[in-house]
Formats: sequence, C-alpha cells, structure tokens
Amino acid sequence: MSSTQSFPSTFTWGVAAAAAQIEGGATADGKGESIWDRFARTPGAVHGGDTLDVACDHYHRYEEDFALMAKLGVKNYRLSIAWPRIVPDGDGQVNLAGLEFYERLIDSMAANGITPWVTLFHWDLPQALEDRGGWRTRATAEAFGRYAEIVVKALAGKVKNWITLNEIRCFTQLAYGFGLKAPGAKVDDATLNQIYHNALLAHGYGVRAVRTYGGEGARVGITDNSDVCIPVTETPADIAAAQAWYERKNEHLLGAICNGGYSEAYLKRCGDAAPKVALGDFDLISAPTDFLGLNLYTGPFVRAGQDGAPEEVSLPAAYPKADSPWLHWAPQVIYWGTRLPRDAYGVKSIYITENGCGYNDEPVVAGECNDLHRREFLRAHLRELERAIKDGVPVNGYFLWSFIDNFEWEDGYERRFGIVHVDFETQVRTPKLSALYYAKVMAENRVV
Ligand code: PNW
Repeated sequence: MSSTQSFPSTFTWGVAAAAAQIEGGATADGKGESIWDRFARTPGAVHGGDTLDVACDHYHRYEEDFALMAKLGVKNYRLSIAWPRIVPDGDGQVNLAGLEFYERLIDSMAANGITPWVTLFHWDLPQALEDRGGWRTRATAEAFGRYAEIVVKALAGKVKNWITLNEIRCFTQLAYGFGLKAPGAKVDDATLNQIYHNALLAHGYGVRAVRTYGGEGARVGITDNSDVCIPVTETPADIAAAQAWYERKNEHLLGAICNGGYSEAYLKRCGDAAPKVALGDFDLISAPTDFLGLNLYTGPFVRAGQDGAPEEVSLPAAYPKADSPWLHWAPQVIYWGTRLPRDAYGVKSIYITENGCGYNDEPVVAGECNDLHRREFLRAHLRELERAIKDGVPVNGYFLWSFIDNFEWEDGYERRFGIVHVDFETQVRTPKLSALYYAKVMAENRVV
C-alpha cells in the first residue's frame, strides 16, 4: 500500500453482470428455455411485460462491451454462464455451440486484458428441469453437478476464478417461497427447507467439479447474500445483538456451509419440516473453498433490546432509499456485511461480488448521464470498504453491480443498476458519471 493508495496493491477491482440479464439471444444457437424466459411470459410476473429476449443484446455485442470495459480500465469482470445454453434440457445432451460462445466471449475478454470471474448459476434454471420438480428435487442438484463438470472441463484453460451459485436465498425463498421470482411458486415450509438443502448440495457439487477439473491455480467460492444487519450504535451491546441476529438469520445457508451442518436449534425450529439430509451431504457442502463472495446492498439497523436480544429499528419516513423499494441506503452494510461473517465463521478471504443501486429515471441529455446519486452512493460505500480493510477484515476485492443497465428480474428494464446507460431501443451505450468516477477509483486504487 503506497501513501496515496488506500487499498493493497493486490486488491481486485471489477464489475459484474449475469447472463440472463444482459445476453438476449434467448433461442440463439440451440439455447434451451430457462425458467426466467417462461416466467417473463406469465401475465403480471414482470414489470411492463418485459422479456429477456433481447436485453442488452450482449450475445451479439460483447466485443463492443469489452472494448468499453477496457477503455474504462476494468481489469476483472464477473459474468455468469447460462445453463440452458450449455445443456438445453438441463441434463443430458451438451450443446457445443453454447460452449463455443463462451470460449469466444472469454477470448475477447482476454484480448481486452480482462480477467473472468465465472458464476456457474445465476438463476436461469433450464425450464425442462423445473418441469421435473426443479430445486424441489435432489436430481436438480445432481444435474447441476454434471453441468458444472462440463463447463469447468471446457473452460479450465481460460478461467481460474469460479463461483458456484449466486444468492441461494433469492432463487429459493423469493422464487419458491414468496413466488416473486421464477418459477413463481409458493411451497410449504418442509419443501422450502428441502429446496435450501438441495441448493447447498449443488454448491458442493460445484466445488467438487472445480477441484476435479479446474486445473492448476483454480479457485472456487460461493456468492452468498447473507442477511446482513448494522448495529445502530457501534457499542459492545449493539454489536453483540447484531452478531446474534446475523447468526440466526443465516443458520440454514451460509452458517450450515461454514459450520459443516445444521445446528440443533435450527433443526428443532424446523420440527417436522426439517430437511432430509443424506449421509455424506455435508462432506460435499462444507468442503473447503478459497473465498467467500458476498453481495451487499442494504440491511436493517439492529440494537440490543431490554434483555440484550436483537431488535430491528424501524426507519424514519425521511430515510434515503434507492428506487428499488428494498434498497435503503446503508453504506455500513459493506463494513458489517464483511465483518459479521468473519466474526461468526472465521472466513479468511472475502470478495464483495456485488454492490450498487437501482434507479428508474436516468436520462441521457446531450450525450451525458448525470447520475450523481449513484456516484455518491458508491463513494459512501467505498469509504466503508476502506474502513473494513483498515480494521483487518480480509476483503480482497470489490465488483460493482452492474456494468450496464440490464433486465432487473421482476422489475424488468425500468430499474437501472448500470454505470453505463443502455438505450433499450437503439442499444446505444453511454458511460454515466458514475462510470467515470469508478474508472478513477480503479486506476488510482483509492477512494476519490
Ligand atoms: C442481486 N433483496 O439480487 C442479484 O444477484 C442481481 O442479479 C440483481 O440484479 C441485483 O442484486 C440487484 O437487484 C438481489 O431483496 C435481489 O434484498 C434482491 C435483493 C438483494 C439482491
């Protein structure tokens, strides 16, 4: 660390996106249908009836997109692979054209000096698997393992950084519990707990695929969106309350992975709805990984109640929010969101695999998109990243969500998370003010 830089010289700066949200090419070169392709056609499921059919047309424009990344000084890009491009029916026949697409894509990144960080599953489950029960079944976790082997074998020479799954909570609880995301189901508690377990298993199979076929120097982790809270004051009592809240909220996912099993308290709380665990499951699920990826956006404030137990503090009406209704500003989520898992599970290496903010109305005027709100959001969050590192929290990288405006799931194209504006009529890209800001941060390796 030099005197002008506030981050170690090895710190990884990057940007992130996901296949389904940017690629388009929904049926190109033999791609199968995903549950999001289907869900988007369900009346009322996605804002404005938006579909993923074209999105940012990244499938055909990746060269232009990587040239723009290079121009902004981006050295690391977190992308995802669309399972239905590789195995259109989810399990079985491999679509070589799909693999070849990602080979070309990653070669184009290399030509632009950009290192790939590949997520194997970012929510676009093949519809054919959903038709056979989807994440309700152990068979889907096993099919994921086979798909992961195919991808890792094919790309091992070009990719060293692997992420098994993106945000278990979102593609399980929000998708099968609340029905907000594809496939839009509402299952009972026992089924949902089994779905969590099947997702954990898939992670385990993904780790095994990378260990077996990843080759020399391959590294693997999961991207989790732990439920994260912020102690309302940084006093020992409120910090202890935040720690208790954190461990309780994450006991069935990250806690189970890191602790090598479910706690007795969790299984007792589940009662008859407890997941069925086969012998050896946790050998797979809890096999050592190289890093923990965390998507950090927001979180409630928590304090110690009368008896010291955690209680959430409600937000005043005037408290600032992004246009995503779930996203109130809480920059300390970067500090506490990395420190709490370090404290709870002794995590040794953390990458923030997403952080950013979504707004609706960000027009391009005279060739410029003045997103001062996003620039200040980033600056505030990066200061907390600086503080975490100063306090010895082992954060080794930060990926901004997102490089370009894209299909924001059930919110469609209305909500923009990009630092690069996309005109979805013309596909013209315009770097926003925040892109120029982040380019400077990356170049100077400090918060500017
Ligand atoms: C993440 N929440 O999702 C996803 O990984 C991205 O694909 C997505 O575009 C991005 O964040 C922005 O939404 C989340 O309700 C969705 O707290 C919802 C929540 C958090 C993350």
